[in-house]
Amino acid sequence: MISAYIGLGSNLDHPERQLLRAMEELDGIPETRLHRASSLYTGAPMGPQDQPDYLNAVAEIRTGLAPLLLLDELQRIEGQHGRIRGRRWGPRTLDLDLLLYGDRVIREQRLTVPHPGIARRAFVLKPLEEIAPGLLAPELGAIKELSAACTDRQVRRIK
Ligand code: ROI
Repeated sequence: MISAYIGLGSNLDHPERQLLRAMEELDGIPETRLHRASSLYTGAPMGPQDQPDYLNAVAEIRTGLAPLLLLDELQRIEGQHGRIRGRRWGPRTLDLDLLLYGDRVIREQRLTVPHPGIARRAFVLKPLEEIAPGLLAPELGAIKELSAACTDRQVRRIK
């Protein structure tokens, strides 16, 4: 089993419910178990400001699925949450990002791992650091150091 980290985000239609249900759905993916879930964090949107604040979290899963099959499952779950691909960086009911997949580096048309936004996003780094304080990411290094160095907008842990 490979340890993979998933970033969750929502700012529409009861974000807390969206994230908690998505955690259960991650646990329901074939050959996959939810191993750890972070607290929920809130913060202002990155991107256009004329949208609600986001709720964010990170989950660690253990999976036997290959990366692209896992991505298919994540996109299926987003679809079940009524995710409609609207304007770039617009509001969304559920976003599931494959952040890390073991120590693999993947550059394919559909999938870049480590996720290219990790180092710049406090809403990814803070929950990731909470559940995996000693984590070393390929190409990026120590999550704790990235988190300390990140100058992104503040996120607040809510529960
Ligand atoms: N901003 C925050 N704070 N959290 C997100 O999950 C998030 N997701 C996005 C964009 C629109 C880039 N902004 C975000 O996709």
